[in-house]
Amino acid sequence: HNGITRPQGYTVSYHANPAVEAHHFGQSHPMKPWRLVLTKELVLAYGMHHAMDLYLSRAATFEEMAEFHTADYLEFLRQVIPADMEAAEQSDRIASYNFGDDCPIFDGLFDYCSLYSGATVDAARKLINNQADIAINWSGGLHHAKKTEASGFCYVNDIVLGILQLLRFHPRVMYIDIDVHHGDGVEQAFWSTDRVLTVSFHKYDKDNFFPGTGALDSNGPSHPLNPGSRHAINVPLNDGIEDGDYLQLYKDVISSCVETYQPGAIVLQCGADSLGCDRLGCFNLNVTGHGSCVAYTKTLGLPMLVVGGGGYTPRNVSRAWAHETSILIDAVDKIDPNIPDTVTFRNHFGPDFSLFPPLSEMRKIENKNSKQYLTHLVNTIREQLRYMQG
Ligand code: V1P
Ligand code: CA
Ligand code: ZN
Repeated sequence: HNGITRPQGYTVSYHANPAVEAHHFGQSHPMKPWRLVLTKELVLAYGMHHAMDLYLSRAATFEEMAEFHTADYLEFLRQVIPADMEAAEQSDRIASYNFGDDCPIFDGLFDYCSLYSGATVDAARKLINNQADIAINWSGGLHHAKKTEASGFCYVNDIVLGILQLLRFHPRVMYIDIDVHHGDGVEQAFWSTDRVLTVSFHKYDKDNFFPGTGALDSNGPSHPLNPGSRHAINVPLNDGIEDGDYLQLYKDVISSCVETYQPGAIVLQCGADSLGCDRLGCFNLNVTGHGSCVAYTKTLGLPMLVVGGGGYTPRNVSRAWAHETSILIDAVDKIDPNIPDTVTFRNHFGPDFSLFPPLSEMRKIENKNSKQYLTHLVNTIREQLRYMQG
C-alpha cells in the first residue's frame, strides 16, 4: 500500500459491519445502504485501515436501544414484516409509528437498525474508555428517529444512543449536524437539558423541505427556567451555498459555541446530502468543502464521535466519507486524488476517476444566501449564545 501509517499522538477507531450494507429499502427509495460498500472499497484501497483500530460492530441490544426508544416501539420494529404493510390488523400501529413510503418495512429491518446502532454505541464507549480519541461509524447518523416514531429514513436514533453513552462521563456534549436536513430527532431528544448543545446547519423552508423545522429562533424550551432553554442552535440556509461561505459560517458558529459551552466531547454527523449534485440536496458543496468542516472540527482537539447520515448520490457519498476518513487519520497528503485501479466498482467513479471531481458550473444551483444573510445568522447566533451563558 501507499505508506499510510497511524497518526501521531492519537488513536482512531473505525466501526463497521458488512451485514448493514446488504439491506434494501426498495427499488425507488433514495437511501442505499450499498453506498457503504463503495466507501469501504475506497478506505481499503487507499490503505487507510492500517492507520486505525478496526472493529466489527455488534448489534445493539434491545435494552441499549430502549435507553431512548419505548419498548412498545422496539417490540413492533422487531416483529413487523413486509407483508404487514398490506395487512389490516397492523395498519393502526404502522401508521402511528410512521412507517410508509419514507420508512418502509423491509426484510431484516430490525437487524439493520440494531447493527448501525451497535456501531455508534461501541464507538462512544471507545471514547469514554480512552481507547480512542476519534471513533468513526459511517453507517450511523440517523438523526430523524423519535422516541416512538420512525421518520425520514431513520428508525432508531443511534446518535441519541451515542450521546447518552458520552453523558455518562462528560458533563457537556456538543452535537454538530452538517446533513442538508435539520437534525430534529437529536434536537428534540435533548430539548430540555443543558447537558447537550445541538447545532444543525440545514436547508430550511418550512413548507417545502423536509422536515420543516429548525428555524433560527427555535432554540429550546421557551421558559427561561427550563435548563434546556437556548441549548438548540439552528443555522437555516437557502439553496446553493458554496464551499467558501459554508466553511466561514461553520467556523464562526462552531468556534463561538465551543468557546461559550466548553463541551467535553463532540458528536459530528457528516450527512453527505449537503454535497452538490445530491439526489435530494440543494447545496453546492464539493467533497473538499464538506471535508474542511470535518478538518476544522478536528483542530478543536476534543474526543470526537463521527457518524454518517444522509447522502443520495452514492459515488459522491463514498468520496466524501473516504476523504474525511483520511482527514481524521491525518493522511490527506498521502492520498492519490486519482482513484486507484484496485478499487472494485471503480467504474462508478468515471469518467473523471477523481476523488475530488469539481462541481460543474452547469449543475450548480443558484446561491440564494447573500453575504448579508450569512452575517445576520452569525450575529444572531452569537447573541443567542450570550443569553445561554447567563
Ligand atoms: O418529504 C418527505 C415527506 C413525504 N411527505 C409526506 C413529506 N420526505 C423526504 C424525506 C427526506 C429524509 C432525509 C433523511 C436524512 O436527513 C437522514 C438520513 O438525509 C423525502 C424526499 C425528499 N425529496 O425530501 N422522501 C423521499 N424524497 C422519497 C422519495 C422516493 C421514495 C421514498 C421517499
Ligand atoms: Ca443538518
Ligand atoms: Zn439528510
